[in-house]
Amino acid sequence: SSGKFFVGGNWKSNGTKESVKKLVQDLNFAQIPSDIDVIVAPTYVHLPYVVENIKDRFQVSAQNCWVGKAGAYTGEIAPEQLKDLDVPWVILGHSERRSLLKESNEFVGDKTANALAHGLKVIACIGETLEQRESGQMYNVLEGQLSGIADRIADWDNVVVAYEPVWAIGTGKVATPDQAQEVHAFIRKWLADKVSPNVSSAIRIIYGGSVNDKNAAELAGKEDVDGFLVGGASLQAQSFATICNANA
Ligand code: G2H
Repeated sequence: SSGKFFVGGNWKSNGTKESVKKLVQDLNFAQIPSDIDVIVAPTYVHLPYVVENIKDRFQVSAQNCWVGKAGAYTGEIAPEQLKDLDVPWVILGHSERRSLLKESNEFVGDKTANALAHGLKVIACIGETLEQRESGQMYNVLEGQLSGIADRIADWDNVVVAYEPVWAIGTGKVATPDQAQEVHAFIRKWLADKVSPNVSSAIRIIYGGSVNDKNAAELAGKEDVDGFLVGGASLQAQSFATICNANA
């Protein structure tokens, strides 16, 4: 595996003032190993509270950002506004946005380039649907998603790639460790061939899709699994902490 183990908690569109306060309090008491990167991604409206109240041990991420500068883009949040709030990370290309909001590979690539240009670090998500997997389109789909990014950025130092098979997201149907390893190895090889051997060996490729406190350790044991992006199980501090300890 590559780099520091990386665990992200994607809170998605969950939370109230009360529940976020409780989760932050619980996380502040949780036992998290010191040698890994841990990121939490609350909704935009909860970002300022979390930045101000969570321990420095955690880094904070947005779940999306605008493709350009701040300005006349009603409803959007631009990278410089995240930087201004001391939010260092952003998740881009999550499958929920690709499918529900029709974000294309090109648009996700443009947003990645824009976020990096403004000094944000990016968790770039890719993944195939069940139909694409079963019809033999999986590698084509993943290549298209990777190319959308690779065609638009030169420097991958501040990028983490999250492989999230759509059929495993929020379904309780986690990829087997072998399935995850197979795709992670494919991504690493693609990066070696199309970007550079250095990027391929340094980049962290994390897995997302129904990761929980029970299945994390076995997945973490796979050679090319460098961490996780966790949805449902990140809303509970104890489960999230257990996942953070999965690489022990
Ligand atoms: C995949 C994942 C987090 P969950 O979307 O990004 O969510 O763990 O709930 O499947």
